[in-house]
Amino acid sequence: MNHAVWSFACLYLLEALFLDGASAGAETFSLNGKWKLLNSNSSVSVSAEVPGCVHTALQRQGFISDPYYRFNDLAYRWISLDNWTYTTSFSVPTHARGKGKAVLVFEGVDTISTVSLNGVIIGKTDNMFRRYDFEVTGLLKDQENVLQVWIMSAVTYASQRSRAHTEYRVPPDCPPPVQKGECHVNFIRKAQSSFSWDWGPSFPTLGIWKGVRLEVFNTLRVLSFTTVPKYDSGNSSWNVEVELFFDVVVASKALVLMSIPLLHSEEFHLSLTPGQSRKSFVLQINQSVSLWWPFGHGEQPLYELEIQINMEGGETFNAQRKVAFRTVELIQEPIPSSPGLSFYFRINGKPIFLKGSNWIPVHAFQDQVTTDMITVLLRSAQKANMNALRVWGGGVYEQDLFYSLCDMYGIMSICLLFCQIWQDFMFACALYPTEKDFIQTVREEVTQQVRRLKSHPSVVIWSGNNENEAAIAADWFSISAAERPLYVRDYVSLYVENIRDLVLQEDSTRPFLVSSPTNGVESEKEGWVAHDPYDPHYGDTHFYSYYNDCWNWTAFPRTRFASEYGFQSWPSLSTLSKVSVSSDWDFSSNFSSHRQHHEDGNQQMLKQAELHYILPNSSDPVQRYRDTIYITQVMQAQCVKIQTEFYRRSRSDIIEGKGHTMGTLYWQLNDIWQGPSWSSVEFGGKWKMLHYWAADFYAPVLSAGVEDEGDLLMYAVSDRHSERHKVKAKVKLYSWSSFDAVCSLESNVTTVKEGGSTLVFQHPISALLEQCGNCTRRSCIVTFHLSTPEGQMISPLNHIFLSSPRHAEGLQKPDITFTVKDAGIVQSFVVTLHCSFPAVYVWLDVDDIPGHFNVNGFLMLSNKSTVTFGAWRPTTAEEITANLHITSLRDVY
Ligand code: BMA
Repeated sequence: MNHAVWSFACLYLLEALFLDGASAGAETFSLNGKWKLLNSNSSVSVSAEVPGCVHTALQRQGFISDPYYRFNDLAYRWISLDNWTYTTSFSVPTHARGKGKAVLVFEGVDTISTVSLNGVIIGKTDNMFRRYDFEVTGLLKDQENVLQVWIMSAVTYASQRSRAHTEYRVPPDCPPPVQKGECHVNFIRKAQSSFSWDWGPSFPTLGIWKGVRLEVFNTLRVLSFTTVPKYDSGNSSWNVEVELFFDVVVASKALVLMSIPLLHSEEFHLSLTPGQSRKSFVLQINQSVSLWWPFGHGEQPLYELEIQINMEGGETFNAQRKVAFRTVELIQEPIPSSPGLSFYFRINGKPIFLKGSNWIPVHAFQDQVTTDMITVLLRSAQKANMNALRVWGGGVYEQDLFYSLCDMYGIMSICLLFCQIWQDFMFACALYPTEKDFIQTVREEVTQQVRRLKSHPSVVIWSGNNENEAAIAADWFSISAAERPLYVRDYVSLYVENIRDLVLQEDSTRPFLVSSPTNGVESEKEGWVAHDPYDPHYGDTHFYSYYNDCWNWTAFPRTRFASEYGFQSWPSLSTLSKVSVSSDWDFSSNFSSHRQHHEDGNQQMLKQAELHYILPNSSDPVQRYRDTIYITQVMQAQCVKIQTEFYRRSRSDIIEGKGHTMGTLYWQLNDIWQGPSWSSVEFGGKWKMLHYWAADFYAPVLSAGVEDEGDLLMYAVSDRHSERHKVKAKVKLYSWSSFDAVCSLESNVTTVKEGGSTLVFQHPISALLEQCGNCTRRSCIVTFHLSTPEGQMISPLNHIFLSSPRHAEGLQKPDITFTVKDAGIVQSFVVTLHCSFPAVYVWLDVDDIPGHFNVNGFLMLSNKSTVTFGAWRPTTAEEITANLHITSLRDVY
């Protein structure tokens, strides 16, 4: 999908922010481009792009078709079970061969490889998250240097390593059969989801997934540099810690000039001895600086830090980096009248409620991830009023672009991306070995990743793993009591004594959490594996419950921080049709069960939907399939809305000792392929109903309604720090059979807490219905919003059902008709809808035309509504008209 139209302006600005991968001081020869690729018995020989992977190469060369198509994940399993050799040849000019040192730099190899140059083995790789530098001084020829990378099947390697681990097992052995995946992924440092996950296929990729280059130099090369602003509370001033990493051949001296224009400039003397060396400098800023704030809380000023290194011998190196000033603390302290400890982020001294979701790998073939795909997802997150994303530990550390976009200063409205990143280390849902070489490669991975990412202000926390504390505590893998200490010891060794220690050495400016979910400092007290890491009185929680009625908000844990929760849905037919044929378009087809990687997932969706909706029953099978997709999206949006609103209104409450919820990251933002999952954005960028709804339930000022013991309550939830709002709630009741409100009520004016949740309306439902005359729970719906005392609307319009829509009385087929007009603004279209009766969950779907509506999945309580569609590529009103499908709840049965 081409989103170039609107991402172009943003990218143009970003270009200037990036240093290319090459090390300053070295002459560089890129070895990216076309290589030769051969399987183990030479029966497959194709050309392959580097960076890239075997699957992509085979597909591009027409050797295989789309691996995502239908059942191809199974058909192409052989690719990952074979071993593959990448070969290239290159020449090096004589002057370059004469230089003091030559290094081959591999930014990323996936995963187990042996690398040789001109027949000499120069190194091995065992970790896709590391960069490898192999020295090749003296090995280069003038003509025809042959570079070969032999890559072993990750599946074979993982199984060999697991077999070699004879003393005790390191579970899980294999994923559940429903995932159709490979075994022992915990034995290899590779994206853990690449062996399959409950939302994704098994494609244990092999390849050279990042760039390769030759670097030659005489004196030294600058490997990398980091910049970390630190607040000195004693002096109430900022320091910027700058670190430079060198690879030195000849002892040398230099003068280093560092400057942040308008803030500070300083010179430092540098003396370097041969070998790898790390030099630290501190820039003391004696002026006031503008602080960086997360989205919705202020500006994101980025300062430019410039470095010039003037070598004694006359050479000079320059580099720039964006610097932002902000502090982040994770506050875990006692709360009055609540056992346990708080758990919230304080940015620049202010408590910030984190609103967002979880980020998984954008593609099974990472080489196919484009700038556009990342931009579309981040932009979509921000459009949904998210200010935080968790880069989940079963995938990959994202590419630089991702973090730069998250930091970024909103120079143009099109580039306003500035979220907070919760960065997991890449370990998930498993126990891990702790052999020396495993620990060693993890240590290198962690050091490299922290150095790569710590200069980004958007990263606000490091977290050791996903659910591995819980896996031991809740005994997911049936470990005997006698053996448990062994596993706890391994856990502490890996995440505490190695990862945590390294992170704290490398970066003292951010909190480190050992796991998610965890009880934080309470887990630490209990020896790092708490008795119950899901305890809502401490830390963060993950909570899933598929069969219980999600409308029953009292069943949700009133947690301090909800870092995972969610419900599955199916993506749209236009997304699925790219990988399926019409005979697959049935909920009970082989395709539907093949694509579902979560045990009973399809059943769970329908059962949950059936609690409140009549399931689709069209006699046309394709229509029924479309409608079933629709109903799963309705269910998902409604469930996540109810749960999120519960968490947001729990921000100020302490009830039965629980509450002060300060974060909601629903599971999950994006998809890795076209299949059912918890995502709110489909593979390809199309928004599900949930994503449209997130913009409302994550609005900075929210009116959240709830029924509690027969009363209708309305809360005003405000994320704002500064203003105290005076608000009133405006409430209306509508009957399903008429466009005129049955009655309207208004609350008294209430002062709403800044950064808090305030009850603004409370009324017994029976009295309300009586007062309104013509309403019953089944025949009416309640709408509400917040307004200023003068009547200006300040929260999105919200609504609450008084009974399940499946029992709605008077709800009729609305007969929605529409017209589409060009809005006269670039790629913007106005859709005017007419209906004969009120309609609920009104859903507009334009198939493959990329873009999104300003609202969708809405309640239509007037006979005419207008909606706008912003397209991401040139289109016309005619094309939209021809592709637009409109569905409302009453249309599906
Ligand atoms: C949590 C996540 C993922 C998973 C999701 C849905 O366990 O950390 O592992 O995909 O739930 O099951």
